[in-house]
Amino acid sequence: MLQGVSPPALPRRIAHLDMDAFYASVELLRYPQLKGLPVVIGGARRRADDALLQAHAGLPLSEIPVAAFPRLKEYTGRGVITTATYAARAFGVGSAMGLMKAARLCPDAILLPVDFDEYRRYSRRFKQVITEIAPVMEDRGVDEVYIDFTDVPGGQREGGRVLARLIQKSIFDATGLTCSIGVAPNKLLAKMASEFRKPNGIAIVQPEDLQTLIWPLPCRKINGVGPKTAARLAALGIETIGQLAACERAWLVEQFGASHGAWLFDAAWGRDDRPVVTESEPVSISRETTFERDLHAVRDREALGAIFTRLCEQVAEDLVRKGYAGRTIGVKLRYADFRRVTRETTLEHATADAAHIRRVAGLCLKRLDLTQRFRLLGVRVGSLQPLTATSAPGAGRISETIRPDPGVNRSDAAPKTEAITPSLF
Ligand code: DCP
Ligand code: MG
Repeated sequence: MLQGVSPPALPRRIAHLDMDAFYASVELLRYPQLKGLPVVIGGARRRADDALLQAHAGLPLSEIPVAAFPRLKEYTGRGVITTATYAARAFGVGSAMGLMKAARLCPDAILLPVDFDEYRRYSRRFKQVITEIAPVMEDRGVDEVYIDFTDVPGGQREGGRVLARLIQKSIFDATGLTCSIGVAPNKLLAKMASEFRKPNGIAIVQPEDLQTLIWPLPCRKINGVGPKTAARLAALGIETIGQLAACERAWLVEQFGASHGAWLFDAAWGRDDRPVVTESEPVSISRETTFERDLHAVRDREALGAIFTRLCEQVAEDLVRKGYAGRTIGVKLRYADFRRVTRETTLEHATADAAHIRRVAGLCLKRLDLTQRFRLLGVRVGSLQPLTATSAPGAGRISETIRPDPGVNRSDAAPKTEAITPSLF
């Protein structure tokens, strides 16, 4: 080999990994006696679940008899399914379906409440397993990631299957959970491929597979083609990705505009050169909590005030620990019917001060409809920048000594009394 000439770059191999029936699978780790049965996860924590745990107090969770679990048909109320085990999906039950409708389809399915904290713990754990094997990983949410296989040992063997198998096994050994992986020349194709062999499967897509594996799929399978675009395409007689690929690029640009039209054309031809972006600077820092029962702004004023204060303190602690201050302060509510609303405000100067965050977040909350009960409250600080002396006054607990923030425009500065007994919102 010539001196100074680097070896030819390996072909890109990008994996998309998605956990199987994620929330439900985590619940089955607690209750292995439910394996193979139709189980759905959703709704708020209910009396039935508490009664179940109380009636079997002292018994390991794995020994609670199957017959004792609450059934879907006993559920009355609103609420939607977050996910369902594959056994339940056989009845046509799935994510985002109302619980009452699901109860008609599969009345005997077991219904368990959501436990986001537990899912987040498992999410962190499986992602850690991955980065120990393949460090270039892009976090795409609680149960999915992209992984750059290109330069990782085993990442090219059998198109990536060897490394995919190792990752599947390592995740299973560490967590008891299964996942499905698609490996392809890019993210776009990998995302489609991870669905091909669900659950617990691996699918390999090579450039030459475009015509056979990708083109027969409906356009909706392209990540980024939502219901609206799919409907417009269908109205133009385009149902499959192959039909989309057969369109003239210029015609698509005419129909969908320069960037969207060109993107649709490239996607249909399996072209995508987006890199796998590893965890870099956080965009925002947030904390949220789901209540044991839905709370009301007036009737549960005291409890909510305390929760809200604590969330702001936690966000401030996170900011300081990670070395950031932020200019955008926002709140999120999820109402009892699962509708999600957010409000945010941008400050002139960044802050990491708990009391300041609390005050601004409180003003954001006032802009929301607080007459309805809600199930979740979240506080977020965005537009982050490195923490400096001016942006880091009293992060941490909101307590007796609250100084007005030196780095913040004065009109926002806190009157001292406000933070001592924080008024609700
Ligand atoms: N989720 C949710 N509401 C939805 C869809 C999903 O709360 N409408 C949650 C529950 C899922 C998790 O996100 O467990 C991951 O979503 P997926 O779409 O990956 O679904 P699953 O992992 O449950 O199933 P699959 O095996 O199809 O990936
Ligand atoms: Mg999943």
